[in-house]
Amino acid sequence: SELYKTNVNWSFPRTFWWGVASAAYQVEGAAKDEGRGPTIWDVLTHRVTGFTVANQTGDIADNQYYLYKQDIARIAAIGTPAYSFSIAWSRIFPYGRGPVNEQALAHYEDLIDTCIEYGVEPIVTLYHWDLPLYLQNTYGGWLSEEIVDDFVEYARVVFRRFGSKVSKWATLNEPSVFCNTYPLPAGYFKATGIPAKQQPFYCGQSVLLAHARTYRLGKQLMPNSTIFFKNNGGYKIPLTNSTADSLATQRAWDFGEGLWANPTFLGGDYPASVKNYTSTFLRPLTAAERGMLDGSSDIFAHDAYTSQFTSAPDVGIAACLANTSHPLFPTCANTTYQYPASLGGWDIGPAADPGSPWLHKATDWVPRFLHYVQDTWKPVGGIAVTEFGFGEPFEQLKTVLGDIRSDYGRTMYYHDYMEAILQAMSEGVDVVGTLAWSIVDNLEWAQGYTVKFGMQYVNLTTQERSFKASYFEYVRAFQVYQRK
Ligand code: PNW
Repeated sequence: SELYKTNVNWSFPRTFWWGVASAAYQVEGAAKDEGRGPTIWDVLTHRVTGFTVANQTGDIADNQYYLYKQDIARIAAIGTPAYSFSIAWSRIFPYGRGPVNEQALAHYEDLIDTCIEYGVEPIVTLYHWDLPLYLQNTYGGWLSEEIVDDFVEYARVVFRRFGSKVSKWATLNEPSVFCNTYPLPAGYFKATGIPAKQQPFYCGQSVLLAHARTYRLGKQLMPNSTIFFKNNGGYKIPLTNSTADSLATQRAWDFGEGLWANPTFLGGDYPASVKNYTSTFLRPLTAAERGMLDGSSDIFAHDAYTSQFTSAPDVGIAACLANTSHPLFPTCANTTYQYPASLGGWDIGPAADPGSPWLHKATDWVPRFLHYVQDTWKPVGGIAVTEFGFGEPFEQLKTVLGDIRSDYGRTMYYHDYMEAILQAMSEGVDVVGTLAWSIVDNLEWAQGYTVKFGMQYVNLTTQERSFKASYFEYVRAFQVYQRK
């Protein structure tokens, strides 16, 4: 892009996507309404005691299935130009395959039309973890390649129906989370014949093939659309300048981002370290599959919440790699947010809610991350930060005290993050948009409603919404820096 050459004024171009995000199971509620079929998350929340904090479920959540008109009106009123949400596969196909539920299509059509009426661009994710239960029970969900056909048929119905109204599409959200163990199995159940440490790679291969076929179909049906893979991660900083730490850091990139981004941006195949590890059990991608994968994401879409220091395991990389039951195997990379006391003992940045121990405010590292992505994967269409946010510490306490709008930590997070993006853009990184997580407090998966990421508070008894300070800051950052 020519963008950076003109970004000397530190401003967001008019084409910048700027919005807020959510996902179906976390906000919709209406879990049994209008023909929705059950998903793995209904089972995890209802049948696995203690899976979520206080066994909280998404049965009602923010009731957005019914309150979407007011939610869209509110974000339009405060000046948000885009809303990124996910469609529930189990509403469109209650069994994941088979009969289509017209009521659900009509529902999402009205949601999309409402966005357009209010001047809010709809950005749609096809899959945000809520797998139709039938597919889990029939063939093990993402562990089986059988899912690819079913996913593509689901995408076909959705693209055909909404392709003239929606032009930005994420296929799948964060497979490095839902193919792994956070929050203990987010994507599938572990009880299968496949060893636990191999499962993420079977899941990943199905995900990549489903993505690539969906991308090709989508571009055929909607040639002017922007379709992308959506993953998560952050900058990985070697803890020390030792060779062992830099090798561990490279492995963390390979198994974190590269596993997905190399196939989609760098020729269709996995990084060498990933291929090496999986060669004993995973079938290699065929030449046709690699061809279909290569170039299958129009932008590099990343949920870049935080960054980490990375180091070799205490036993050393070689010993870790030799021991398949080592807890860090096969990545064999440790991550931390603090330098050890012997190295000064400082934190990468303020910690978020202890319920999200993976998240610290590491906004200083955002420009480095964006440079790294651009230099490594060279995305032709630029980079979008498709989720970023902060679980405000003590927000529960603030709720008790009635101080619900004073989310100082999150406010500083958005302030510093937006300026970090401007800095990266002024240095030549082609950033095309930001989508803040989240539009409202919602079901934070295993944490239930105890960890809050919303820029709006939700009173879960009355369903009343209130803007928090952070939302005003996010609006301000954009309005101040939007190109005139
Ligand atoms: C994302 N990590 O999950 C999800 O897409 C959202 O549904 C979720 O509510 C939000 O972030 C906040 O948690 C992530 O370990 C989970 O780096 C874990 C990580 C990143 C994102």
